Amino acid sequence: MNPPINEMMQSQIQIEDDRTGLSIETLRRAMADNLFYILGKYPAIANNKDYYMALAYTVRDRLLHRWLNTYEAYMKPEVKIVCYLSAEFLVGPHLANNLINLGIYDQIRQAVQESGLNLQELINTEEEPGLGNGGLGRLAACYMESLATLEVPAIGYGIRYEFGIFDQEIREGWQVEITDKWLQDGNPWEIIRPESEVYINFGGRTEPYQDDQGNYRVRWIPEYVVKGIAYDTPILGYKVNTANTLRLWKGEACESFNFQRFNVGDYYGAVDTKVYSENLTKVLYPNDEPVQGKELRLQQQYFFVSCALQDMIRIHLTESENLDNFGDKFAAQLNDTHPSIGVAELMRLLIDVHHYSWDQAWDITQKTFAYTNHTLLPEALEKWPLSIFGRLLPRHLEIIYEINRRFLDQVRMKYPGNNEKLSCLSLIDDRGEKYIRMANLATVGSHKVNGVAALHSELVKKTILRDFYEFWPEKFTNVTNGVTPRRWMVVSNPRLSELITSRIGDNWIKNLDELRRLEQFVDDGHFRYQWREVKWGVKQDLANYIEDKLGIKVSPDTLFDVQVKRIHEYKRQHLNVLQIITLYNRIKHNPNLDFTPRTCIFGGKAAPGYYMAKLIIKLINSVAEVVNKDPDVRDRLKVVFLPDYNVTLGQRVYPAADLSEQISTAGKEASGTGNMKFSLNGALTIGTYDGANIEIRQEVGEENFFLFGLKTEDIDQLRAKGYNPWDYYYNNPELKSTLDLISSGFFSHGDCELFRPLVDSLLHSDPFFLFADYQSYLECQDRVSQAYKDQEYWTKMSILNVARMGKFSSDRSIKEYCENIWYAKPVPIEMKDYVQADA
Ligand code: CJB
Repeated sequence: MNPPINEMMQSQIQIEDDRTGLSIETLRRAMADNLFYILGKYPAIANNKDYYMALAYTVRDRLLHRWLNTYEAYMKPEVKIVCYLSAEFLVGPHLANNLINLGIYDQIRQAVQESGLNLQELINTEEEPGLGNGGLGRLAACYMESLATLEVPAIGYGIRYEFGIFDQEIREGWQVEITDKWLQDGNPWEIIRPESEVYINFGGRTEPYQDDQGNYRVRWIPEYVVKGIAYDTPILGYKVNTANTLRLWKGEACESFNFQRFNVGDYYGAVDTKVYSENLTKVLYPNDEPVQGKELRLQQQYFFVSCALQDMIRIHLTESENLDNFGDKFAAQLNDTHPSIGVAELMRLLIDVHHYSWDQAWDITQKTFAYTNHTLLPEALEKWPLSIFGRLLPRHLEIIYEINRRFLDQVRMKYPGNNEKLSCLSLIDDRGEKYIRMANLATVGSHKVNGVAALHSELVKKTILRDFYEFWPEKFTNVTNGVTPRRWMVVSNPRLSELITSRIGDNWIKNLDELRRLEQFVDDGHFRYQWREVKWGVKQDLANYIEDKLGIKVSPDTLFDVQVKRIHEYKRQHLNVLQIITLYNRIKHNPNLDFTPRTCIFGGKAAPGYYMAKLIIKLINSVAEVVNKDPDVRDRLKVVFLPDYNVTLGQRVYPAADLSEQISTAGKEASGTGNMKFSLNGALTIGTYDGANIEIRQEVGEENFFLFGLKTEDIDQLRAKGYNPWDYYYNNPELKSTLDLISSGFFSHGDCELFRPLVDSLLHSDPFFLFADYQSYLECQDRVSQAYKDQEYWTKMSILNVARMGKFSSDRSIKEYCENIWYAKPVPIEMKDYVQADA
């Protein structure tokens, strides 16, 4: 960020009325102007994409005053800024959200309509920035929105990937990955800030030296340097003046052209560094729960974290003389361990560059950072081979050794002679090949560590960070995740939102606990009727979309049973499939069975290298192919796999669901946030005792939640006594015939081999306990089917779900972070008119 806008300049900034005015006529004219002057098009040759761009610029103009005022306010030294450090921000499309948050949706709709266009069509042409994989990236986006709505100063720091998460196509039932060229048509929401460039070192060696005062110091002589360029996107709060910044970094070469090499005829070599440097931020790693060890990934992490910290230091030094109060100016949140190299980097910047002593630097570092853990899956716990790490970041390796040395001295003091403790707590894993343990680094370098749901935070303390919890119990806390009701209700489900507002006013949008007031209407038959009408309408919209995209006809009169999320064995999409095949078998055995018609909808991407997840997608599509065309089924059961599930599609799907599938193996899903989006849109949950499901059930009431399956401790016991999936297979005839049908090649045109790896994995080990939960799941689904038959009763449960979901607003989560972790306060933004200021 820059110093406050120069007073001299302020008087010269001319802002035409066309850039701020909100009358329909002005908005129309502004759009036409932007089409002509920015896009170089006139109406006869413009398409919807052009109009979308023209409209986006029109809206951007109308938020710039807020953005610049916010920017300026944050420069004041007494203002504390939350810096959310995240390798992923899955923000979703901006246009509709910005219209809602600016409070200009209706004016724009009318202006667009009077220009002979349709607002929804323009909104639908927006290419979403897929700069995240799933829950973790989307959480970062919800948190940015809530921070702005609560007027808390914040900057989101991350990577401007040129290619985000791949687009998914389904060909012959298999996932095919297509490059996501999201920037191809330009991005009207970002502003490049070339003046904020920073330089990032990699490789090389370190060297001790004595400075002029005779102090011992270390300098890093890098092998190469990459330039970081900032791209800013405004994140608006809902109906407030605050517009925070999402600052994403792109890697560039310091010199993009090497004349020396060019002059000796090495034409390709002349651009080598440019190509190399730009590769750094080329593509997002498409793993939801990441796999180890890719050097480029470590380069990406260090790159954006160093860019962020250097940027924060620059901001601080514009108004302060030194960095003594850095930890009062900034709270830096580590979104999982991906940015945890920040602990060593801040130490390096403070000691090597700004010449703080170790102790001072360490105090500032611990005060600044806090760490959120998002997973217990052992394969997702980041660790870097010392060999890669030391080659890329030699100075950081030295610093980490020193952090470790001092920390282990403290440990020795507390547990004399206990080598086991030392080995567990050490930042270095030296049993075999040596690794740096990033979760340990993040924990030691932070003043707070939190999990993302009550159960998860307890498990963090009991399992992966048990010894740290014993050492520093006061460091550990919980902040249950939340989602923003602006995007996940107002933007995505306008019909439900209007119905709610018609009864309780619109304060719920900012204070989600007010939804409680809906409880008084559950016994109002007319209200329930309206509620059903709304749901039916959005289901019809989704049905049209499905027919349009996939040619499958589904009826909104059936129960829409939905599971959308990344495809992962622990999330157990295949348990859902086993259930569907069982229902199919029942129909085949008894064609006149009394059956609650269901449409089973799936969506989600598999990591490209995750074979089993890709096979699950193939299985879903194969089952769909058979079931959907079997005349015996008589349209009572349909299976749909929606390709390319992303935020945009989520906005269509959550509002249309009757039933939300949250069926992970207990103890595996840290929180889940899709579960919250469904329930807020009136779906009932069928779920295990896992993640935030537990808290959702507690809030909405046991009687309004379909719980099934083993709890974490049951699973531990089962594992301890020896889990044998064959027992379940032989003792449960429905399960056996379901598995046998898959194995027989029934869903694979006679190919008995296709699904063998999946079936074998279940029969031989079943690491996620599908068989153990199968019976309980089926019985629970039977209860769902029964309940759905009584539409009045179902509607009551649906209303109560929405009414009692207030806790799961990301506003509540952010307030907890502010109070217990960041010690940050709202700073309302006063609007100053840069045009009139000196006039
Ligand atoms: N999560 O999306 C990811 N990626 C990871 O690498 C680790 C965890 C998810 O984070 C969400 C936000 O906290 C959680 O709701 C979800 O359970 C977890 O899997």
